Amino acid sequence: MTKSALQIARAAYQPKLPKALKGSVKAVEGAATQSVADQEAIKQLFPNTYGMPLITFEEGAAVQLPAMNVGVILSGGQAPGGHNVISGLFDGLKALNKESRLFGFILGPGGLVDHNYMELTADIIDEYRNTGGFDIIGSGRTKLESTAQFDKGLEIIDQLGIKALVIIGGDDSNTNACVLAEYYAAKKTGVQVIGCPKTIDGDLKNEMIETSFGFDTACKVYSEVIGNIQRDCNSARKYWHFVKLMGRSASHIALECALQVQPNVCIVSEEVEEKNMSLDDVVTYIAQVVANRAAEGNNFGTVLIPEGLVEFIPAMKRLIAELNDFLAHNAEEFAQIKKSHQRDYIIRKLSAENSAIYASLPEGVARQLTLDRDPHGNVQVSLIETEKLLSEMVAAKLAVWKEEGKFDGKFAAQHHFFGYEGRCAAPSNYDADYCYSLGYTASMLIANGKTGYMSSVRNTTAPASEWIAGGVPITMMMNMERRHGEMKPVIQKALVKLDGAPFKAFAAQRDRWALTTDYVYPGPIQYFGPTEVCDQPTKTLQLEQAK
Ligand code: FBP
Repeated sequence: MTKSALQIARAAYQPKLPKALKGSVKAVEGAATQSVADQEAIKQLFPNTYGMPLITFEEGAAVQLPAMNVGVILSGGQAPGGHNVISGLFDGLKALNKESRLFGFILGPGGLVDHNYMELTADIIDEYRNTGGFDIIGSGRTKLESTAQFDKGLEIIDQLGIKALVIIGGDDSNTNACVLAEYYAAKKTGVQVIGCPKTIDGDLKNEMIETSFGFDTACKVYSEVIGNIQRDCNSARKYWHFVKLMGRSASHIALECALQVQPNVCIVSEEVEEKNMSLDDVVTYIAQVVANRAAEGNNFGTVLIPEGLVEFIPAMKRLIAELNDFLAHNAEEFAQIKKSHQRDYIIRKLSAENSAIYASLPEGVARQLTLDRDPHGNVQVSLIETEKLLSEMVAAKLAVWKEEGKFDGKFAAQHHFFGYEGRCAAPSNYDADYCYSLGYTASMLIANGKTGYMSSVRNTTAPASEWIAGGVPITMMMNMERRHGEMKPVIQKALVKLDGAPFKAFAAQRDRWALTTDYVYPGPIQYFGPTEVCDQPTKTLQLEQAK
């Protein structure tokens, strides 16, 4: 494999570990835990894995453990640092016993069910240290949720003599990891299941999980590119750039990028929902910023848009819900309708309120709302061109305002969607260290016989040596939510808190950023150099952790 100069230098980087993990480790048990809500219901569903104590690792006396075989799975969307979780896990297992072995299940949870695996040897691991991507074993979105799948998995687990499975995934994958842990515990199989918090979206976090890995690197990559666009924009002074950013539910990515680059506008979906804003309210807000800047002679600017926005606009949410339902029940009839007649057909079939909203949408977006469904029948928000939807609607509003004498300027838009380009970037030092520590911690949880735990590394705004490693019972993060018409135990998704420090810092400055051109140009991620350039955590984390 040919490697770039940076890749070669980066391969030699030794990720930093918390002090407690550097030598022999002992597990200290904290207080028993409760789920964040619905305690009785969760306790009943997880009789074997509910209420377990928090675990913290401290330096301890050396012990020699028997060799163990462990399986690892990458689940869901890619996030920078996944390879370091695996290398940390590998190194932790080998530190406990050189004869331990690690098996990777190929292309996500489906690999466990289909018995598709490979052994991850030292040579393979060394090829992937500190690299982005999940290509070491691949990832997939198969959900592990049926007992048939669990039993099928058990066959290969038994065959390979696997003691524990590590599932690296987001909130849904970790929920399923917990269900699997409970099932294997109830069946007395002795197989342990440990989760690791992954997702660039940043929405798997809570009191014990400070951040999900990949968020740091992905936001830095997007902020670099948005910064470059802002310089271009401030040089040519003729375009408004509409930038959609990944984050299918929460707006953490958009908010973090806004804090890093100081754009003219950043929409935060959670605020739109809280204020019960309509699509027209959002469009009016952006158009007003455009008009105010135009009045000062500035016909350029930047607008950041979280990809999940449309599902947070209450009226759009209702429209999408009716569309999901209608298309699920009338899929065949809809497929027979000629493409050119589909829009009118939908307009005729929907309720009056939803029909009016649907009719007001630009042609392209209306089509995306009806055609692109995921395997669960839901709209795939990353395919909806919200950036175009908003800019077209802003243009239409400005045209009306021009007639009325309320806008005196020019409006030309450029569109961007940043998502995939950040998911496999080489992990920042923060993610490289954090992920390696998460993997290493997972190996210690396994060695201590734990199951149903998520690997946790905290205090990460301090130098890595002071980070606190341990385990959190996954049931502690759960509540009951309605999913596909049924109440289910799930890990609570962390949305942007409007009373949280990151949003407040943004809200306090956004009016100034809207009018003035106060752009920040963060530049590319630096892997070597002074610590203030290379090791800064996200603004979100710094603001959240500020005492
Ligand atoms: P995860 O929650 O699985 O980490 O994935 C997040 C994400 O990157 C979203 O931001 C985006 O909407 C989605 O994945 C895209 O999914 P896909 O890779 O299947 O196109």
